[in-house]
Amino acid sequence: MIIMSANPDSITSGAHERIAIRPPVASNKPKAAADGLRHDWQLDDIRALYTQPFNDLLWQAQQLHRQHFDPNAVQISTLLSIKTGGCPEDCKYCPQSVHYNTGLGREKLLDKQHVVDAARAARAAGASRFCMGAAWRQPTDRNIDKVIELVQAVRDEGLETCITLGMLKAEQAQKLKAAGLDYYNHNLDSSPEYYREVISTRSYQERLDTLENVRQAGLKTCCGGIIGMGESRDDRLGLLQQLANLPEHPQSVPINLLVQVEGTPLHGVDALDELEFVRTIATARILMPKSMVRLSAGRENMSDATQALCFLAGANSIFYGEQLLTTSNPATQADQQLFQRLGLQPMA
Ligand code: SAM
Ligand code: DTB
Ligand code: SF4
Repeated sequence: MIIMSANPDSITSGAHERIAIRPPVASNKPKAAADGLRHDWQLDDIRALYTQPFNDLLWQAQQLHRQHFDPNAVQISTLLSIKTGGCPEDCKYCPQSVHYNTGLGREKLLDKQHVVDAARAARAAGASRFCMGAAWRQPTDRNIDKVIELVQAVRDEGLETCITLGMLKAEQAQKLKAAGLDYYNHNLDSSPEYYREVISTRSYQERLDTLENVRQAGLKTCCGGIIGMGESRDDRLGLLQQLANLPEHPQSVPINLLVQVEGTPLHGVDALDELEFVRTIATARILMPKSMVRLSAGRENMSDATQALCFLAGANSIFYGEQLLTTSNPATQADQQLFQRLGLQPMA
């Protein structure tokens, strides 16, 4: 269960210094871009949405959700860690960083048969997308060639493919696109200000640059973040602002609730008020009305009622299967029962 936060600082405006990373265009009037969507969200606009009465926020989000999606269909993705542990980065939330002792070993890249077996099982269980994650800062060109073989094998099983390998060069993104990859996952993780408290080995701008390479290659983008890391409410708004003001809204927006892992510096941080999580989902839905918003890591610590509120707020994708990358996810039977109780259907 998620515990109500005792610390009001974790849900009110933070005192972090605001720094500008590619600041959004200042404007009083909402402007629609060529895609008909807004990319010029100001923090005050987002704050006004996020802080309105909960029922009004959910009503607004649900109305928009129904304009663009079947409200009872949820896209199902399954994750597999294809290269676990030993990562040189220092992300304070991550059990796979070499900087922290979480008891996780360093493994080699999985072989093709292992991946094909996992993809087959995911498809049989109802997944439509298979996401593979590697604990790399950035892949070498040799790594890319090996991952391409895995992507092609997963495609042959009739699944959409998504991979997350760390920073990507333009040519690597192009090569992955040519090989048939559908999505690349690369998260912004938090607001630019709070990001600096969480990761020192990779800059926010480097993340934006990778996202640019991915978009330019014509790959679909999966990009979101983690909340419940001790950030302020303004940091949550700042993350949403960065996501919504990208040149294209990411096609998938994973919102992760921090999975606290012993040995990582963020283990023991105050738990987030679960209604703040629901507000974050609803605001993401309003800002990025045509994107898939994924209720991602952290579901194991959420009640069924909170998850139901997330679906009402516009979440329409989940990670399904008993394992995320290195931590656990709800049992498949529990998810099947939840879908049945809520009348939800897997999205084709
Ligand atoms: N190493 C690559 C990278 O970071 O770009 C890809 C794998 S990394 C594990 C993918 C994402 O998982 C991270 O960006 C982060 O958002 C999420 N993640 C990692 N540890 C998490 C945790 N303990 N709780 C919630 N999300 C987490
Ligand atoms: C994302 O945003 N969440 C997933 C996926 N993209 C790669 C990863 C969640 C990882 C949770 C911690 C773990 O299992 O290691
Ligand atoms: Fe490495 Fe990715 Fe974990 Fe950061 S989140 S430590 S980059 S595996």
